[in-house]
Amino acid sequence: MQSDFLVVANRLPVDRNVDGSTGEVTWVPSPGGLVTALKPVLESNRGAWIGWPGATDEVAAEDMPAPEDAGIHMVPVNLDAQDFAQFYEGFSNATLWPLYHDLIVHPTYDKRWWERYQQVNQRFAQAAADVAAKYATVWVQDYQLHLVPGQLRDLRDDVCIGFFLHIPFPAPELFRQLPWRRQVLEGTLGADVVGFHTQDSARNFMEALRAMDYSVQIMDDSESANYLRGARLPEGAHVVGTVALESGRQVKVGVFPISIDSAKVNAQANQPTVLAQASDLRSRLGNPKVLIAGVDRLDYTKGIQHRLEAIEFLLDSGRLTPEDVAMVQVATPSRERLDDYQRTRQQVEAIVSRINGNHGSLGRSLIHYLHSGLPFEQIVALYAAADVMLITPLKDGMNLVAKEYVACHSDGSGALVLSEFAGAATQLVQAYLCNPHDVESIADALQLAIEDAPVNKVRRMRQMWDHLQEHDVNRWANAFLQQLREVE
Ligand code: ADQ
Repeated sequence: MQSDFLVVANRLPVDRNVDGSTGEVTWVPSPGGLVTALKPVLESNRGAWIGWPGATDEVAAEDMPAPEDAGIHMVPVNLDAQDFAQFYEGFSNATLWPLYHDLIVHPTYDKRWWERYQQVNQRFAQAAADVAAKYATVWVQDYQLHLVPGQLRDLRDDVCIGFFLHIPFPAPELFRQLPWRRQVLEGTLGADVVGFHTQDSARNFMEALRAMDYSVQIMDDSESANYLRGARLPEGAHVVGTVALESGRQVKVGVFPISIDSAKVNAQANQPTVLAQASDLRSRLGNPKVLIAGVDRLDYTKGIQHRLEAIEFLLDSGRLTPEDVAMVQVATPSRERLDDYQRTRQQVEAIVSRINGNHGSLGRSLIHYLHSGLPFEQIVALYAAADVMLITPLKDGMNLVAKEYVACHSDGSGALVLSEFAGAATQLVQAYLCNPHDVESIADALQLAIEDAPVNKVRRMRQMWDHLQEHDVNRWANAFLQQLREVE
Protein backbone atom coordinates (compact mmCIF):
# COMPACT_ATOMS: atom_id res chain seq x y z
CA MET A 1 0.00 0.00 0.00
CA GLN A 2 1.33 3.44 -0.95
CA SER A 3 0.79 6.34 1.44
CA ASP A 4 0.42 10.08 0.98
CA PHE A 5 1.55 10.89 4.52
CA LEU A 6 4.30 9.10 6.41
CA VAL A 7 5.73 9.44 9.86
CA VAL A 8 9.23 8.00 10.25
CA ALA A 9 10.24 7.58 13.89
CA ASN A 10 12.65 5.34 15.78
CA ARG A 11 9.77 3.45 17.44
CA LEU A 12 6.41 2.29 16.14
CA PRO A 13 3.58 3.42 18.40
CA VAL A 14 2.87 -0.20 19.48
CA ASP A 15 4.54 -2.69 21.78
CA ARG A 16 4.73 -6.37 20.94
CA ASN A 17 3.72 -8.93 23.57
CA VAL A 18 4.59 -12.57 23.07
CA ASP A 19 2.70 -15.05 25.22
CA GLY A 20 5.32 -17.19 27.01
CA SER A 21 3.41 -20.46 26.77
CA THR A 22 1.49 -20.21 23.47
CA GLY A 23 3.90 -17.96 21.58
CA GLU A 24 0.93 -15.90 20.44
CA VAL A 25 1.86 -12.35 19.41
CA THR A 26 -0.33 -9.41 20.34
CA TRP A 27 0.26 -5.70 19.80
CA VAL A 28 -0.52 -3.16 22.47
CA PRO A 29 -0.78 0.51 21.46
CA SER A 30 1.75 2.70 23.26
CA PRO A 31 -0.16 5.93 23.39
CA GLY A 32 1.80 9.14 23.28
CA GLY A 33 1.11 12.72 22.30
CA LEU A 34 2.64 12.25 18.87
CA VAL A 35 0.26 9.42 17.91
CA THR A 36 -2.74 11.30 19.24
CA ALA A 37 -1.84 14.42 17.30
CA LEU A 38 -1.03 12.70 14.06
CA LYS A 39 -3.76 10.05 14.00
CA PRO A 40 -6.34 12.26 12.26
CA VAL A 41 -3.80 13.29 9.61
CA LEU A 42 -2.67 9.69 9.17
CA GLU A 43 -6.24 8.42 8.88
CA SER A 44 -7.35 10.96 6.32
CA ASN A 45 -4.23 10.61 4.13
CA ARG A 46 -3.75 6.86 3.76
CA GLY A 47 -1.04 7.39 6.37
CA ALA A 48 1.78 5.07 7.37
CA TRP A 49 4.13 4.97 10.34
CA ILE A 50 7.60 3.57 9.81
CA GLY A 51 9.57 2.48 12.85
CA TRP A 52 11.22 -0.21 14.91
CA PRO A 53 8.78 -2.67 16.55
CA GLY A 54 10.87 -2.76 19.75
CA ALA A 55 12.36 -6.27 19.73
CA THR A 56 15.61 -7.45 18.20
CA ASP A 57 14.12 -10.46 16.43
CA GLU A 58 12.75 -10.14 12.92
CA VAL A 59 9.14 -8.95 12.52
CA ALA A 60 7.62 -9.36 9.06
CA ALA A 61 5.39 -6.63 7.63
CA GLU A 62 2.45 -9.04 7.53
CA ASP A 63 2.89 -9.77 11.25
CA MET A 64 2.08 -6.18 12.12
CA PRO A 65 -1.45 -5.32 13.26
CA ALA A 66 -3.77 -4.66 10.31
CA PRO A 67 -4.35 -0.96 9.55
CA GLU A 68 -8.06 -1.40 10.24
CA ASP A 69 -7.22 -2.62 13.78
CA ALA A 70 -4.42 -0.21 14.57
CA GLY A 71 -5.91 2.75 12.68
CA ILE A 72 -2.48 3.26 11.12
CA HIS A 73 -0.52 1.31 8.54
CA MET A 74 2.55 0.18 10.49
CA VAL A 75 5.72 -0.58 8.57
CA PRO A 76 8.43 -2.34 10.63
CA VAL A 77 12.14 -1.58 10.31
CA ASN A 78 13.96 -4.38 12.09
CA LEU A 79 17.02 -3.91 14.27
CA ASP A 80 19.19 -6.86 15.25
CA ALA A 81 21.16 -7.06 18.50
CA GLN A 82 24.17 -5.32 16.98
CA ASP A 83 22.06 -2.52 15.48
CA PHE A 84 20.52 -2.05 18.91
CA ALA A 85 23.93 -1.88 20.59
CA GLN A 86 25.64 0.37 18.04
CA PHE A 87 22.91 2.44 16.41
CA TYR A 88 20.48 2.83 19.32
CA GLU A 89 22.45 2.51 22.56
CA GLY A 90 25.70 3.64 20.92
CA PHE A 91 25.53 6.47 18.44
CA SER A 92 22.02 7.69 19.32
CA ASN A 93 22.21 7.47 23.10
CA ALA A 94 25.88 7.51 24.04
CA THR A 95 27.05 9.97 21.35
CA LEU A 96 24.29 12.32 20.21
CA TRP A 97 22.16 12.30 23.39
CA PRO A 98 24.95 13.48 25.76
CA LEU A 99 26.41 15.85 23.14
CA TYR A 100 23.02 17.47 22.57
CA HIS A 101 22.38 17.75 26.32
CA ASP A 102 25.46 19.91 26.82
CA LEU A 103 27.89 17.16 27.87
CA ILE A 104 26.29 16.32 31.22
CA VAL A 105 28.23 13.11 30.64
CA HIS A 106 30.97 12.61 28.07
CA PRO A 107 29.87 11.49 24.62
CA THR A 108 31.72 8.54 23.09
CA TYR A 109 32.86 8.98 19.51
CA ASP A 110 33.16 5.55 17.91
CA LYS A 111 33.55 5.08 14.17
CA ARG A 112 31.86 1.68 14.15
CA TRP A 113 28.77 3.17 15.82
CA TRP A 114 28.73 5.94 13.25
CA GLU A 115 28.93 3.45 10.39
CA ARG A 116 26.07 1.46 11.85
CA TYR A 117 24.05 4.66 12.37
CA GLN A 118 24.40 5.46 8.67
CA GLN A 119 23.35 1.95 7.65
CA VAL A 120 20.32 1.87 9.90
CA ASN A 121 19.23 5.36 8.82
CA GLN A 122 19.54 4.16 5.22
CA ARG A 123 17.16 1.29 6.04
CA PHE A 124 14.58 3.70 7.43
CA ALA A 125 14.98 5.92 4.35
CA GLN A 126 14.55 2.93 2.02
CA ALA A 127 11.42 1.81 3.86
CA ALA A 128 9.98 5.32 3.49
CA ALA A 129 10.91 5.45 -0.20
CA ASP A 130 9.15 2.12 -0.77
CA VAL A 131 5.92 3.17 0.90
CA ALA A 132 5.62 6.84 -0.15
CA ALA A 133 3.14 7.62 -2.93
CA LYS A 134 4.15 10.16 -5.58
CA TYR A 135 4.54 13.63 -3.98
CA ALA A 136 3.89 12.23 -0.49
CA THR A 137 4.67 14.18 2.67
CA VAL A 138 7.16 12.48 4.98
CA TRP A 139 7.74 13.67 8.53
CA VAL A 140 10.96 12.34 10.10
CA GLN A 141 11.26 12.47 13.89
CA ASP A 142 14.25 13.01 16.12
CA TYR A 143 17.97 12.52 16.65
CA GLN A 144 18.06 8.81 15.89
CA LEU A 145 17.21 9.62 12.26
CA HIS A 146 19.22 12.74 11.39
CA LEU A 147 20.41 11.31 8.07
CA VAL A 148 17.06 10.05 6.81
CA PRO A 149 15.96 13.34 5.17
CA GLY A 150 19.06 13.44 2.94
CA GLN A 151 19.07 9.71 2.21
CA LEU A 152 15.38 9.78 1.33
CA ARG A 153 15.81 12.80 -0.96
CA ASP A 154 18.50 10.88 -2.85
CA LEU A 155 16.05 8.03 -3.36
CA ARG A 156 12.92 10.09 -4.00
CA ASP A 157 13.21 13.73 -5.00
CA ASP A 158 9.44 14.10 -5.52
CA VAL A 159 8.51 13.86 -1.81
CA CYS A 160 8.22 16.71 0.65
CA ILE A 161 10.23 16.11 3.84
CA GLY A 162 10.00 17.53 7.35
CA PHE A 163 12.39 16.87 10.24
CA PHE A 164 11.64 17.60 13.88
CA LEU A 165 14.21 17.38 16.68
CA HIS A 166 12.62 16.50 20.04
CA ILE A 167 15.77 17.20 22.06
CA PRO A 168 17.84 20.40 22.26
CA PHE A 169 20.33 21.29 19.54
CA PRO A 170 23.60 22.27 21.25
CA ALA A 171 25.68 25.42 20.91
CA PRO A 172 27.88 25.34 17.80
CA GLU A 173 31.11 25.13 19.79
CA LEU A 174 29.86 21.91 21.41
CA PHE A 175 28.43 20.48 18.20
CA ARG A 176 31.86 20.95 16.61
CA GLN A 177 33.16 18.05 18.71
CA LEU A 178 31.25 15.57 16.59
CA PRO A 179 33.68 14.05 14.09
CA TRP A 180 30.81 13.58 11.62
CA ARG A 181 29.26 17.02 12.16
CA ARG A 182 29.16 17.92 8.48
CA GLN A 183 27.40 14.71 7.46
CA VAL A 184 24.82 15.09 10.23
CA LEU A 185 23.99 18.64 9.12
CA GLU A 186 23.92 17.66 5.46
CA GLY A 187 21.59 14.75 6.16
CA THR A 188 19.24 16.99 8.10
CA LEU A 189 19.17 19.55 5.28
CA GLY A 190 17.57 16.94 3.05
CA ALA A 191 14.37 18.20 4.73
CA ASP A 192 12.31 21.15 3.47
CA VAL A 193 11.37 22.19 7.01
CA VAL A 194 13.53 21.57 10.10
CA GLY A 195 11.78 22.18 13.43
CA PHE A 196 12.92 22.65 17.03
CA HIS A 197 11.17 23.27 20.36
CA THR A 198 12.96 26.50 21.17
CA GLN A 199 14.48 29.58 19.67
CA ASP A 200 17.83 28.65 21.25
CA SER A 201 17.98 25.30 19.48
CA ALA A 202 16.97 26.77 16.12
CA ARG A 203 19.56 29.50 16.48
CA ASN A 204 22.29 27.00 17.48
CA PHE A 205 21.48 24.91 14.43
CA MET A 206 21.70 27.90 12.12
CA GLU A 207 24.94 29.10 13.69
CA ALA A 208 26.43 25.60 13.29
CA LEU A 209 25.51 25.79 9.59
CA ARG A 210 26.97 29.28 9.25
CA ALA A 211 30.21 28.06 10.78
CA MET A 212 30.37 25.53 7.96
CA ASP A 213 29.85 28.21 5.32
CA TYR A 214 26.22 27.56 4.57
CA SER A 215 24.22 30.53 3.41
CA VAL A 216 21.86 31.13 6.32
CA GLN A 217 19.36 33.91 6.63
CA ILE A 218 18.17 34.46 10.22
CA MET A 219 14.85 36.31 10.22
CA ASP A 220 14.67 39.74 11.62
CA ASP A 221 17.46 39.52 14.13
CA SER A 222 16.40 42.66 15.97
CA GLU A 223 12.96 41.27 16.69
CA SER A 224 13.97 37.71 17.49
CA ALA A 225 16.68 39.03 19.84
CA ASN A 226 13.79 39.98 22.13
CA TYR A 227 12.65 36.39 22.29
CA LEU A 228 15.59 34.67 23.86
CA ARG A 229 15.16 32.08 26.58
CA GLY A 230 12.45 32.88 29.07
CA ALA A 231 10.31 34.79 26.62
CA ARG A 232 7.64 33.60 24.25
CA LEU A 233 7.79 33.62 20.52
CA PRO A 234 5.39 36.05 18.93
CA GLU A 235 2.13 34.26 18.17
CA GLY A 236 2.22 32.36 14.92
CA ALA A 237 5.87 33.17 14.21
CA HIS A 238 7.31 29.77 13.58
CA VAL A 239 9.87 30.14 10.82
CA VAL A 240 12.95 31.89 12.17
CA GLY A 241 15.39 31.37 9.32
CA THR A 242 16.14 29.83 5.95
CA VAL A 243 19.11 28.04 4.48
CA ALA A 244 19.83 28.48 0.78
CA LEU A 245 21.49 25.39 -0.67
CA GLU A 246 23.75 25.30 -3.73
CA SER A 247 21.13 23.18 -5.49
CA GLY A 248 18.81 26.18 -5.35
CA ARG A 249 16.52 24.53 -2.78
CA GLN A 250 15.64 26.44 0.38
CA VAL A 251 15.25 24.86 3.82
CA LYS A 252 13.02 26.55 6.38
CA VAL A 253 14.12 26.45 10.03
CA GLY A 254 11.37 26.89 12.59
CA VAL A 255 10.39 26.86 16.24
CA PHE A 256 7.42 24.61 17.06
CA PRO A 257 7.12 23.95 20.81
CA ILE A 258 5.44 20.56 21.24
CA SER A 259 2.55 20.15 23.63
CA ILE A 260 0.09 17.61 24.98
CA ASP A 261 -3.56 16.78 24.38
CA SER A 262 -4.48 19.31 27.07
CA ALA A 263 -8.24 18.73 27.06
CA LYS A 264 -7.87 14.97 27.24
CA VAL A 265 -5.41 15.03 30.16
CA ASN A 266 -7.61 17.57 31.94
CA ALA A 267 -10.71 15.40 31.46
CA GLN A 268 -8.81 12.36 32.76
CA ALA A 269 -7.74 14.25 35.88
CA ASN A 270 -11.33 15.17 36.61
CA GLN A 271 -12.74 11.67 36.37
CA PRO A 272 -14.23 10.55 39.68
CA THR A 273 -12.13 7.37 39.71
CA VAL A 274 -8.91 9.36 39.26
CA LEU A 275 -9.91 11.89 41.92
CA ALA A 276 -10.60 8.99 44.27
CA GLN A 277 -7.18 7.49 43.48
CA ALA A 278 -5.57 10.86 44.19
CA SER A 279 -7.19 11.24 47.59
CA ASP A 280 -6.48 7.61 48.42
CA LEU A 281 -2.81 8.18 47.59
CA ARG A 282 -2.64 11.20 49.87
CA SER A 283 -4.14 9.30 52.75
CA ARG A 284 -1.81 6.34 52.22
CA LEU A 285 1.06 8.81 52.48
CA GLY A 286 -0.28 10.02 55.83
CA ASN A 287 -2.05 13.13 54.48
CA PRO A 288 1.07 15.29 54.48
CA LYS A 289 0.71 19.07 54.53
CA VAL A 290 2.74 19.19 51.34
CA LEU A 291 2.98 16.42 48.77
CA ILE A 292 5.81 16.91 46.28
CA ALA A 293 6.05 14.79 43.13
CA GLY A 294 8.65 13.98 40.49
CA VAL A 295 7.94 11.89 37.37
CA ASP A 296 10.69 11.15 34.86
CA ARG A 297 12.50 8.60 32.80
CA LEU A 298 15.53 7.70 34.89
CA ASP A 299 17.99 9.79 32.89
CA TYR A 300 20.97 11.91 33.94
CA THR A 301 19.51 14.86 32.04
CA LYS A 302 16.46 15.04 34.32
CA GLY A 303 18.32 16.29 37.40
CA ILE A 304 16.61 13.88 39.81
CA GLN A 305 19.62 13.89 42.17
CA HIS A 306 19.67 17.68 42.13
CA ARG A 307 16.07 18.03 43.25
CA LEU A 308 16.56 15.45 45.99
CA GLU A 309 19.62 17.33 47.21
CA ALA A 310 17.56 20.53 47.33
CA ILE A 311 14.99 18.81 49.54
CA GLU A 312 17.78 17.45 51.71
CA PHE A 313 19.26 20.95 51.98
CA LEU A 314 15.91 22.37 53.14
CA LEU A 315 15.50 19.57 55.70
CA ASP A 316 19.09 19.81 56.96
CA SER A 317 18.81 23.56 57.39
CA GLY A 318 15.46 23.31 59.17
CA ARG A 319 13.61 25.25 56.46
CA LEU A 320 11.37 22.24 55.88
CA THR A 321 9.86 20.15 58.68
CA PRO A 322 10.06 16.42 57.96
CA GLU A 323 6.59 15.74 59.38
CA ASP A 324 5.07 18.24 56.96
CA VAL A 325 6.26 16.75 53.69
CA ALA A 326 6.23 13.64 51.60
CA MET A 327 7.65 13.19 48.16
CA VAL A 328 6.84 10.62 45.49
CA GLN A 329 9.49 10.16 42.82
CA VAL A 330 8.57 7.85 39.96
CA ALA A 331 11.48 7.01 37.70
CA THR A 332 10.87 4.84 34.64
CA PRO A 333 13.77 2.50 33.85
CA SER A 334 15.50 3.70 30.71
CA ARG A 335 18.57 2.65 28.64
CA GLU A 336 19.56 0.41 31.52
CA ARG A 337 22.57 -1.23 29.90
CA LEU A 338 24.47 2.06 29.62
CA ASP A 339 26.96 2.79 32.41
CA ASP A 340 25.93 6.42 32.83
CA TYR A 341 22.33 5.35 33.43
CA GLN A 342 23.36 2.71 35.97
CA ARG A 343 25.46 5.32 37.76
CA THR A 344 22.57 7.79 37.84
CA ARG A 345 20.32 5.14 39.32
CA GLN A 346 22.85 4.40 42.06
CA GLN A 347 23.23 8.09 42.88
CA VAL A 348 19.47 8.65 43.04
CA GLU A 349 18.94 5.62 45.24
CA ALA A 350 21.79 6.63 47.56
CA ILE A 351 20.28 10.08 48.14
CA VAL A 352 16.79 8.66 48.66
CA SER A 353 18.02 6.31 51.36
CA ARG A 354 20.18 9.01 52.96
CA ILE A 355 17.21 11.39 53.25
CA ASN A 356 14.95 8.66 54.58
CA GLY A 357 17.67 7.50 56.99
CA ASN A 358 18.34 10.98 58.32
CA HIS A 359 14.88 12.52 58.29
CA GLY A 360 12.35 9.67 58.28
CA SER A 361 10.93 8.10 61.40
CA LEU A 362 9.83 4.59 62.29
CA GLY A 363 6.97 3.68 60.02
CA ARG A 364 7.31 6.82 57.93
CA SER A 365 9.55 7.46 54.91
CA LEU A 366 9.83 10.90 53.44
CA ILE A 367 10.74 9.98 49.91
CA HIS A 368 8.67 7.31 48.22
CA TYR A 369 10.69 6.14 45.26
CA LEU A 370 9.48 3.84 42.48
CA HIS A 371 11.81 2.52 39.82
CA SER A 372 9.11 1.62 37.30
CA GLY A 373 6.74 2.98 34.71
CA LEU A 374 3.12 3.41 35.76
CA PRO A 375 -0.11 3.33 33.75
CA PHE A 376 -0.90 6.88 32.66
CA GLU A 377 -4.05 6.92 34.81
CA GLN A 378 -1.92 6.46 37.92
CA ILE A 379 0.50 9.16 36.79
CA VAL A 380 -2.46 11.50 36.37
CA ALA A 381 -3.74 10.61 39.85
CA LEU A 382 -0.29 11.45 41.23
CA TYR A 383 -0.27 14.79 39.37
CA ALA A 384 -3.73 15.57 40.73
CA ALA A 385 -2.67 14.67 44.27
CA ALA A 386 0.60 16.65 44.27
CA ASP A 387 0.78 20.12 45.82
CA VAL A 388 4.09 20.81 44.11
CA MET A 389 5.55 19.27 40.96
CA LEU A 390 9.33 19.42 41.03
CA ILE A 391 10.87 19.33 37.53
CA THR A 392 14.58 20.06 37.45
CA PRO A 393 16.25 18.86 34.24
CA LEU A 394 19.79 20.09 33.61
CA LYS A 395 18.71 20.23 29.97
CA ASP A 396 15.46 19.13 28.31
CA GLY A 397 14.03 19.66 24.83
CA MET A 398 10.57 20.48 26.17
CA ASN A 399 9.41 18.32 29.14
CA LEU A 400 5.85 17.16 28.74
CA VAL A 401 5.50 16.22 32.40
CA ALA A 402 5.35 19.94 33.25
CA LYS A 403 2.49 20.44 30.81
CA GLU A 404 0.64 17.32 31.97
CA TYR A 405 0.81 18.55 35.57
CA VAL A 406 -0.61 21.96 34.67
CA ALA A 407 -3.42 20.28 32.71
CA CYS A 408 -4.38 18.38 35.87
CA HIS A 409 -4.76 21.62 37.87
CA SER A 410 -7.08 23.76 35.76
CA ASP A 411 -8.80 24.87 38.98
CA GLY A 412 -5.65 26.78 39.96
CA SER A 413 -4.53 24.32 42.63
CA GLY A 414 -0.95 23.07 42.81
CA ALA A 415 2.38 24.68 42.02
CA LEU A 416 5.03 24.01 39.42
CA VAL A 417 8.76 24.31 40.08
CA LEU A 418 10.51 24.19 36.74
CA SER A 419 14.09 24.29 35.53
CA GLU A 420 15.09 27.21 33.33
CA PHE A 421 16.85 24.64 31.17
CA ALA A 422 13.66 22.88 30.07
CA GLY A 423 12.14 24.04 26.78
CA ALA A 424 8.86 24.23 28.70
CA ALA A 425 10.25 27.22 30.62
CA THR A 426 9.97 29.34 27.47
CA GLN A 427 6.21 28.83 27.56
CA LEU A 428 5.25 28.12 31.18
CA VAL A 429 6.79 31.37 32.29
CA GLN A 430 4.60 31.60 35.41
CA ALA A 431 6.23 28.52 36.95
CA TYR A 432 8.58 28.95 39.91
CA LEU A 433 11.72 28.86 37.78
CA CYS A 434 15.02 27.61 39.12
CA ASN A 435 18.59 26.89 38.06
CA PRO A 436 19.06 23.15 38.64
CA HIS A 437 22.85 23.54 38.70
CA ASP A 438 22.42 25.47 41.94
CA VAL A 439 20.92 23.48 44.83
CA GLU A 440 19.94 26.67 46.67
CA SER A 441 18.10 27.97 43.62
CA ILE A 442 15.96 24.80 43.51
CA ALA A 443 15.47 24.98 47.28
CA ASP A 444 14.39 28.64 47.15
CA ALA A 445 11.95 28.01 44.31
CA LEU A 446 10.51 25.01 46.14
CA GLN A 447 10.09 26.93 49.36
CA LEU A 448 8.40 29.81 47.54
CA ALA A 449 6.12 27.35 45.74
CA ILE A 450 5.08 25.95 49.13
CA GLU A 451 4.73 29.24 51.00
CA ASP A 452 3.58 31.72 48.35
CA ALA A 453 0.24 33.46 48.91
CA PRO A 454 -2.64 31.34 47.60
CA VAL A 455 -3.75 34.15 45.31
CA ASN A 456 -0.35 34.15 43.58
CA LYS A 457 -0.31 30.41 43.20
CA VAL A 458 -3.78 30.31 41.69
CA ARG A 459 -2.95 33.12 39.26
CA ARG A 460 0.20 31.35 38.08
CA MET A 461 -1.48 27.99 37.54
CA ARG A 462 -4.50 29.53 35.79
CA GLN A 463 -2.33 31.52 33.40
CA MET A 464 -0.36 28.43 32.48
CA TRP A 465 -3.56 26.45 31.95
CA ASP A 466 -4.92 29.23 29.71
CA HIS A 467 -1.76 28.96 27.63
CA LEU A 468 -2.01 25.17 27.38
CA GLN A 469 -5.63 25.17 26.34
CA GLU A 470 -4.71 27.09 23.23
CA HIS A 471 -1.31 25.56 22.62
CA ASP A 472 -2.04 21.86 22.51
CA VAL A 473 -0.40 19.09 20.52
CA ASN A 474 -2.81 19.50 17.61
CA ARG A 475 -1.78 23.07 17.21
CA TRP A 476 1.86 21.96 17.22
CA ALA A 477 1.32 19.33 14.52
CA ASN A 478 -0.81 21.64 12.40
CA ALA A 479 1.71 24.47 12.59
CA PHE A 480 4.51 22.20 11.38
CA LEU A 481 2.43 20.55 8.67
CA GLN A 482 1.24 23.96 7.49
CA GLN A 483 4.84 24.96 6.83
CA LEU A 484 5.39 21.73 4.93
CA ARG A 485 2.26 22.27 2.85
CA GLU A 486 3.48 25.70 1.86
CA VAL A 487 6.58 24.02 0.43
CA GLU A 488 4.48 21.58 -1.58
P1 ADQ B 1 11.32 12.50 27.31
O1 ADQ B 1 12.74 12.77 27.63
O2 ADQ B 1 10.90 11.09 27.43
O3 ADQ B 1 10.93 13.06 25.85
P2 ADQ B 1 9.06 14.11 28.52
O4 ADQ B 1 8.78 15.18 27.55
O5 ADQ B 1 8.98 14.56 29.93
O6 ADQ B 1 10.50 13.45 28.35
O7 ADQ B 1 8.01 12.97 28.27
C1 ADQ B 1 7.92 11.87 29.12
C2 ADQ B 1 6.56 11.17 28.95
O8 ADQ B 1 6.64 9.91 29.60
C3 ADQ B 1 5.42 11.95 29.60
O9 ADQ B 1 4.28 11.87 28.79
C4 ADQ B 1 5.20 11.22 30.94
O10 ADQ B 1 3.85 11.18 31.36
C5 ADQ B 1 5.67 9.82 30.62
N1 ADQ B 1 6.31 9.24 31.82
C6 ADQ B 1 7.41 9.68 32.46
N2 ADQ B 1 7.68 8.90 33.52
C7 ADQ B 1 6.74 7.96 33.56
C8 ADQ B 1 6.47 6.85 34.42
N3 ADQ B 1 7.25 6.56 35.47
N4 ADQ B 1 5.41 6.08 34.14
C9 ADQ B 1 4.63 6.36 33.08
N5 ADQ B 1 4.82 7.39 32.24
C10 ADQ B 1 5.86 8.17 32.47
C11 ADQ B 1 11.66 13.67 24.76
C12 ADQ B 1 12.47 14.91 25.13
C13 ADQ B 1 11.59 15.92 25.82
C14 ADQ B 1 10.40 16.28 24.93
C15 ADQ B 1 9.70 15.02 24.41
C16 ADQ B 1 8.66 15.35 23.35
O11 ADQ B 1 13.57 14.55 25.96
O12 ADQ B 1 12.32 17.09 26.14
O13 ADQ B 1 9.46 17.04 25.67
O14 ADQ B 1 10.64 14.12 23.84
O15 ADQ B 1 9.19 16.09 22.30
